[in-house]
Amino acid sequence: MSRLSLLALAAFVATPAVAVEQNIWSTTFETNEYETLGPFPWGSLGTIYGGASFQSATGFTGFGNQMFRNDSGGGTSFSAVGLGGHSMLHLKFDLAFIDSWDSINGSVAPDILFVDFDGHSYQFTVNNASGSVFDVGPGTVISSGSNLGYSSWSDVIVRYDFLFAHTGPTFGMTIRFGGAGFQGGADESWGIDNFSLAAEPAQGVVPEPATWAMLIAGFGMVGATLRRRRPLVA
Ligand SMILES: [Ca+2]
Ligand SMILES: [Ca+2]
Repeated sequence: MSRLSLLALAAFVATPAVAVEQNIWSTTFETNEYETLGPFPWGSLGTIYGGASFQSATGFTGFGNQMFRNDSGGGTSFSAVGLGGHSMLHLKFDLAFIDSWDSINGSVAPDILFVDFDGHSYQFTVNNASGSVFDVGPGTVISSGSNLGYSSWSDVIVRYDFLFAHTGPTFGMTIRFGGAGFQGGADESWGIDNFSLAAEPAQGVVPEPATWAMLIAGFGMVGATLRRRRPLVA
């Protein structure tokens, strides 16, 4: 084997196996809450609306036509049962804090959005109307000042992206508005859009056929390059 081939082989061997993330469940709520399912194996998926419903989201381009909006104090839940073997979960979603949120120290306050999923528990608050505390945890603000159109207050939209160790067969997340200052309705509400849950298959899983094809093609190309070069150096 030539030195070049050895170097190429070493590069392949030294490259850590990249876990290929597979979609479990994703939705933009444009048609329903189960738009794209699999290929990662699952047994059953569930949603509890808890007062949420499909409502217009045209006031913010990134949400398309519809989102899931909840203006009640009910908990909205997403669950997946019977997941195949995996080592990590990748959970992504956008949250809209809609209308006159009063932070934890405004009036009427506190307004708190409770977000809980396997082993993680968060309390978020924003101050669209009053108060001084703005805390969206690890989220990234992707819009402030836009108006989804439920009252004249502008809204804040925050993107969340959680990649975390997870091996059990069950996933569950609940989002619920709470706090003594919660006024609901057209006063304060929240929405979710661009939800996706993906898994990294457990280690030791045989790579996808496409991955093998790519590796084999890679070796083939190294060989072909050497064959073409040989006459030039002869
Ligand atoms: Ca949408
Ligand atoms: Ca309030």
